[in-house]
Amino acid sequence: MTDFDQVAPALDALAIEVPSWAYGNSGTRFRVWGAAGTPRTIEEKIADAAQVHSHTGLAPKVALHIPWDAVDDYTALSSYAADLGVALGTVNSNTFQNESYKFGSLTSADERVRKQAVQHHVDCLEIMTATGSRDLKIWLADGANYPGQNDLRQRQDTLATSLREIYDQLGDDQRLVLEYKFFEPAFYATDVPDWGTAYAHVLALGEKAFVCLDTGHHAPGTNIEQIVTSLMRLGKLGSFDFNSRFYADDDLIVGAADPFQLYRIMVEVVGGGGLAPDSGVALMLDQCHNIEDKIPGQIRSVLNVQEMTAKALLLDRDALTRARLANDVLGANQVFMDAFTTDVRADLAGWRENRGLPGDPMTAFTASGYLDRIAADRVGGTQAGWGP
Ligand code: PSV
Ligand code: MN
Repeated sequence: MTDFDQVAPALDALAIEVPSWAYGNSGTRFRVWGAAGTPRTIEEKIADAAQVHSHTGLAPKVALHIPWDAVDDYTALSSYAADLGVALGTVNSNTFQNESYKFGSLTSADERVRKQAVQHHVDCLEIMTATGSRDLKIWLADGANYPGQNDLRQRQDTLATSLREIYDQLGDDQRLVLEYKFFEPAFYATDVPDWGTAYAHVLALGEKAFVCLDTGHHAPGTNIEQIVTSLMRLGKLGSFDFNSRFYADDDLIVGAADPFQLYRIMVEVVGGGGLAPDSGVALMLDQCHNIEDKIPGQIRSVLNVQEMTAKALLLDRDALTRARLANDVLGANQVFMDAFTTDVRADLAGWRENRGLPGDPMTAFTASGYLDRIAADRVGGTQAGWGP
């Protein structure tokens, strides 16, 4: 048995949730680019997401964003997804595109606005009950641009009150996952800027509240894997939003900017038991494909996560422990790097073929002609986009 054969069963547990918004058009504040075949409806987004799963076996769930993906009948939407071989996953709320939230939502000092934002989350919980989704993910754009603009203490107090009102409405099997981000759109003070703030809030809420770690939401140079391991140690890492970045919250393909960082993160996830089915750590993508084709962009993304996970599983942890205990600095580093530099691509192709999947999903998807078909079929209507 090769080393890879030994880790292959653990790889079977890998499941990566894809975001509905990755299939819509996106861009920057300068331009949102259109593309032939872009979905007009959530049903078309789900159909595209199902392609990612059928080519890789890695992406069984699709996250929704409300109200972007709002429909009249969520039970019917779940059945539609199931017929295509996927399930509906995390529900993402949106309190950043309504005029009333210009100066804040869950942190607003204006009670009418705050109540509106709380009610939006309660509505999301109802949707989750219909879709069978476990997680309500909250990312807030709330914050200030100028010193003195907001009462920083009031914002934390108000946020705690709002989160409590939402938390108290969670069903038995539902969870609240709070995401942090250090800046943007607020440029001076973001109300949930870091994992410490998110952790303090979810700790106060209770056992159904967790932190979401978006890999693009840290200052340059931050040791993200150390945050991962701290949150796992505290039992409060609820989910990842995977993507990669060179400068800010770039939302590029995970593993594209810094594959070594993704490997280091997966080493901590594997070591902390995060791949176990009952770990409670959801691996999600939060990406936008501004200029590349979206479905292949998503396929590339889940393959990158799988590749770095395989390397993390191959890490010889016994040898690493021995080197560490001997204070063998370079020896430990070599063991760590040996797994990272192991080429697992042929083994992963074999893993896929053994499971009835294409050995090379990128080539198989291109050959399927799906992109040409949707370009021909999806004419008229309004293409979905990351926006209102
Ligand atoms: C905005 O920064 C953002 O990318 C957050 O990371 C959310 O998770 C995502 O949008 C969807 O609301
Ligand atoms: Mn995110």
